[in-house]
Amino acid sequence: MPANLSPEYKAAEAAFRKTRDPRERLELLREMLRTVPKHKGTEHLQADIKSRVKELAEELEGARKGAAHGSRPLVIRPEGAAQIALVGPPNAGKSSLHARLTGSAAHVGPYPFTTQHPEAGMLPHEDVHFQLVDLPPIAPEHPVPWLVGSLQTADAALLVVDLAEPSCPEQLEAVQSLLKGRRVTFTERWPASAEPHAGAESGDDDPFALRLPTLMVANKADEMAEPEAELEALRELTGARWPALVVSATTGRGLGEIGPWLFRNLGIVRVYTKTPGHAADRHRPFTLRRGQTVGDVARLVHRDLARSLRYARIWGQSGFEGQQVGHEHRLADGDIVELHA
Ligand SMILES: Nc1nc2c(ncn2[C@@H]2O[C@H](COP(=O)(O)OP(=O)(O)OP(=O)(O)O)[C@@H](O)[C@H]2O)c(=O)[nH]1
Ligand SMILES: [Mg+2]
Repeated sequence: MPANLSPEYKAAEAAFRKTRDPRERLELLREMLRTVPKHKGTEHLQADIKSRVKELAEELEGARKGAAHGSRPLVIRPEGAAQIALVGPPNAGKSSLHARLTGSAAHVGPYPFTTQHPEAGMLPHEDVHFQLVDLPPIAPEHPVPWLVGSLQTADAALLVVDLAEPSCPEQLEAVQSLLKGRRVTFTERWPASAEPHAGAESGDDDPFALRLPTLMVANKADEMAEPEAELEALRELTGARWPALVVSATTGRGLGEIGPWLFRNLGIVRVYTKTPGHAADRHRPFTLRRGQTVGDVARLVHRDLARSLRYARIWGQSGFEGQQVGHEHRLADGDIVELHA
């Protein structure tokens, strides 16, 4: 990390690391470029930021200009409680899982390299949704230049592997090494098992290093007598340390576990807001992460509300019934919050 970075630059970089929204990220990248001190020691960083600006701007436009991609954007704007990328080697069943879990019409083919575009769909869990993004495969013989760009908005990854595929260990190795070259790592650390606010995060020094919390999804369990044993063998062979679920997109086995698993391990906290004198809106929770506060809810309701908020009353696990709390009060799943501006 170059020395002598200005406070303005540092603030822009910190904000960039925090947000997963592609448009905000682009704005913040431009801000970083504007505020980065222009001298020899930051030449690398300047070049890096410039190429990120160019990449992201192009991806957001999609192919308004590139005929190759039709008119689809290559970066999917996050929606729902979290954005989860479906990644992995070719033909492992990413699109089949996407179709089953979200009801999408993701294109499935009995051959590798079927998926060409990102495809978004929503996986419901109780009263929230996770946005699953189906992606093209990651493989050395068929590089997809924009794929790493579209991972930048994800909160986590489902790493789909085909347990029945003999070359699975090599494929897994190739996926990791390709991504490593682009500064993306799959980590077994999930927010709920780490300090508050952990999650998809940038590395300590490198603002463009991305560590995605990863759940391995061992698919095609229906093709094996003992899929758990196969999974263990794969783990031993590759040293894979991600948590894993054994599933089958064909029979549906294990698919019901994915939503609850994500909910628990992302540390999702649902909050229901109410206005004084009225019942809480029990239909549409605001979703936060463990460790987030009353101030964060106010910001979600309205940007200005965070500033004008005087206090809140809460009902639920994080305090006693009707307790009056301030901005910094941390909320618990299921809390009802009445905001007083
Ligand atoms: N037996 C079995 N076959 C499956 C399962 N899931 C997917 N398949 C088959 O595997 C093949 C590939 O499925 P896709 O969903 O297209 O795989 P993909 O990972 O999206 O493939 P790419 O987009 O090329 O990376 C298809 O023939 C599917 O029918 C499963 O759980 N069991
Ligand atoms: Mg596919």
